[in-house]
Amino acid sequence: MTISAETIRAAAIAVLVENDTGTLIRAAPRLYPHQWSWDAAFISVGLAHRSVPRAIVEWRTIFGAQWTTGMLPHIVFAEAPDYFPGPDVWGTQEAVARPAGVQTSGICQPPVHALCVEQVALIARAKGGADAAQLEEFIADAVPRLARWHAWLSRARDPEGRGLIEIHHGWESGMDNSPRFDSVYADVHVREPAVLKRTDLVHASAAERPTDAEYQRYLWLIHQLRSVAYDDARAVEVIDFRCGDVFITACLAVSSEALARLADSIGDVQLAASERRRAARCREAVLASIDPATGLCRDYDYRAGRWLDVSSIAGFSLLICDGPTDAVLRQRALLTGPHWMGHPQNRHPLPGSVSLDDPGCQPRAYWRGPVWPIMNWFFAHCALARGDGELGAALRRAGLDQLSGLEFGEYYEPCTGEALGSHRQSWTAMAALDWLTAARWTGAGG
Ligand code: 9WN
Repeated sequence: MTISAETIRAAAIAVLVENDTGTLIRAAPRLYPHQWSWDAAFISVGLAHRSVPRAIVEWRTIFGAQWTTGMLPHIVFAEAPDYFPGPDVWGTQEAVARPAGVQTSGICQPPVHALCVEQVALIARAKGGADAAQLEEFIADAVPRLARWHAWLSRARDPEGRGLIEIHHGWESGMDNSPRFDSVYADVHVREPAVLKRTDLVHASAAERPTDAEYQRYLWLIHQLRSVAYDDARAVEVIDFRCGDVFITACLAVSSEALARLADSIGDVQLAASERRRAARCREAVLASIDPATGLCRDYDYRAGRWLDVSSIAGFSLLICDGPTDAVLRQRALLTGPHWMGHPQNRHPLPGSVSLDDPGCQPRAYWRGPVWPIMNWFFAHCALARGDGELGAALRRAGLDQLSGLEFGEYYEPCTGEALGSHRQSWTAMAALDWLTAARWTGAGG
């Protein structure tokens, strides 16, 4: 690293400060002027390093938008008209389960929330004093909310107990246009094309964003969900997209373990036990998804009734949630090997969203090839949690090198290291800030 850690750290803090509206952190200054659910969860970890009370405010905004069903919506809208699709397109005021006094989208995102609340708790408890006291009050409120969120995911998105958590929109995966979903989207037939107001293309290059054809399908799925007023039971009857998402299932496994530990910390042994059972079910489903031929995890198309044999970063979901040693080591060898982190053309030894060796890889196109810093952070965090300090440190080291240009890109071109998509992206800044601050990485206090 030619630039000092302190310079990166200060620049990362500046991004979070700049994107702060007071009650929520914009995911990015212009491209994403609202609060995104899994962004905000990750970002809260960075906020806690600076101010535990501010991290708690972020969580109050997340939880203040929780639907009565338990769902945490993927966007909480701020007062910012410049985003498409905005509240008028979502029309969630027609939903019985909507939250009061706040506008939200009508779908969810990966459940990394409990995992992040636990990190905030660890930071606050280490700080002690007023921070720790405020934290304990917050945890007592957060634990039942997280429990309702997890219960909703199992109830509404795995009603038949098949194991994989089902999504109804590619946006729910957090990896919107990943080739993971190409065949699922091929069965989404747009009956009434929408008028597209692509505000995203004002702030990012079209070559780095989804196409209009993809957006038409995104909008059509919103239309279908809106036609049943976002009712969970009716949604499965009308929606053209029903995919068992292995990455989300792995996220739920690690988050359920985290929630179990949080529940233990406040003496709720019953909840702790049921979250551990949820974690075990999710982990089993992730394991069962593995293609014996490739060793990678797979999504499942519930409408078509078939496994999706697409290689992407989500294939490494077992490295998120852990599992039997042989299967974990096989994925680890693949991830660090020449098709992924060890690819000879890589600017930094980091995994792309799709392998550079995949014929369909598009190194500038969003989730179809670029390297996502938040994925590096997440995989590094989970590696460390699994006891794989070597992989965690390798991802951290290369991840920090990647961010030393200080653009804090949303994603990066794998071969050139160019920052793509939005710059000054909040969760990218969080990754740098946590890597340079948290005791588990630095071995220091705080
Ligand atoms: C749609 C905010 C979000 C991330 C997603 C990422 C992208 C939105 C968009 O930005 O999605 O939700 O408009 O492209 O794919 O993971 O949460 O950073």
